[in-house]
Amino acid sequence: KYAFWETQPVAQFTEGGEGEEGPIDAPKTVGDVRAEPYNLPDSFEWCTCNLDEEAVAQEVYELLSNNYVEDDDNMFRFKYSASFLKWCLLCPGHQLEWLVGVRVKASRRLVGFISAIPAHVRVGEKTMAMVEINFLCVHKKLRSKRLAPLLIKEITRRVNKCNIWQAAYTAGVLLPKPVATCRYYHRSLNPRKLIDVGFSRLAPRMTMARTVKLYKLPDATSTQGLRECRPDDAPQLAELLNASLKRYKLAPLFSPEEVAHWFQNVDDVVNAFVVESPDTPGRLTDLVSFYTLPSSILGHPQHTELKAAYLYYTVATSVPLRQLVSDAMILAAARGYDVFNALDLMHNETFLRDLKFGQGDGQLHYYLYNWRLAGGCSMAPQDVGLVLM
Ligand code: YNC
Ligand code: MG
Repeated sequence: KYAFWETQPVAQFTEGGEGEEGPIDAPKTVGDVRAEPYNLPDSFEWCTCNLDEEAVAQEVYELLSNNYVEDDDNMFRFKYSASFLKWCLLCPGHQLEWLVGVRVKASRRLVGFISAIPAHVRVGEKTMAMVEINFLCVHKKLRSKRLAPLLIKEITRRVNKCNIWQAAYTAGVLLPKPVATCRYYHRSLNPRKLIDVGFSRLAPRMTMARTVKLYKLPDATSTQGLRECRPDDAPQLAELLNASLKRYKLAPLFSPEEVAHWFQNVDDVVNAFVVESPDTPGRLTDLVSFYTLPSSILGHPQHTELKAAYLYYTVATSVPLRQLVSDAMILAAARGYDVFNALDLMHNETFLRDLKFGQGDGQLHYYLYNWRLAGGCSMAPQDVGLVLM
């Protein structure tokens, strides 16, 4: 059934509870790794996508805007901006050779892409240097030609060459074998537009006017000491965030340098807010952050883009998480976002209902490459402390 994935070091659906926690492949060294790129069909060639070059960033942006993930009904398609892709992929420790493209030899046209970024990820007790894989994409005209397995094998080779043997990734499709399965929840900020474009529907016995009122948010945030995160917050914020992430079975570990990168304020890319204690100036107690991922609205006469905020990492110690997320929604609504999204992972269950989030359709599966959980088990969404873009 999974001709490719059955050959890969991933937990299989068929295995029982016999496996021990740890790597699936026998240990290898960098010298064991194939030196040459995998062979592509004759008309294609590999390339490295240097996103520092504006023209290349634009090519990746266009490939993804036209060919990346759509919802089941093909009404919306993710539209990661070029500046988002640069933020996401040119992170501390990034390797340009891990931004793998496939081009048509004759035209030089970019038709395939996959990325890896470095991260320290803890699974249970064990923290490992891993990569996070994202943005796997093959042009619509070249689907079902087994190019995806080649992209996956080639990025694995390039990552293994750097002595990294594990990866984390998420996908909406079911593959062998999820370590966790989460669901998206959506909170309307602009219900009229969401209903207009078919993202949501008017509830039975509700009018548009009552719906708009139901989702109306206050103009001002409520948390004392909430302010935009700054670069000089990074050392203290790294401690606060890493301590909070200890609660989960699957979570990243951030260096101060990574915190400074991932928790910035860049318009239409990422926003991060901290609470500085009103009693003890300089002491940070809380964090709330979200990233921006618009979707193209396919085939609508008026609207072309849905502006969505996705809840990123949070830490709540001085106020309820619900209050921090509510403030983030207020800030997002003021910045013109149409919808605020969150997964049911970490402690998010504690606010979804109160803050009027509704369950989305479709699931987000979390996967690990070359790592088996004890007994081939999976974990609950509440055990997941890792957010990928
Ligand atoms: C997927 N999303 O099952 P089997 S998520 C992984 N992730 O293999 P072909 C996928 N595998 O069943 P197409 C996958 N989707 O024979 C399909 N597959 O074992 C498997 N869509 O390949 C599939 N982006 O080339 C099958 O299919 C094999 O032409 C079929 O290409 C697939 O980024 C795709 O959804 C997804 O652009 C590229 O449909 C294409 O259809 C497409 O014949 C729209 O492929 C965009 C989209 C995926 C978003 C994501 C995470 C990717 C993770 C990849 C795995 C990483 C492993 C770790 C590597 C590093 C290791 C180290 C160290
Ligand atoms: Mg293909």
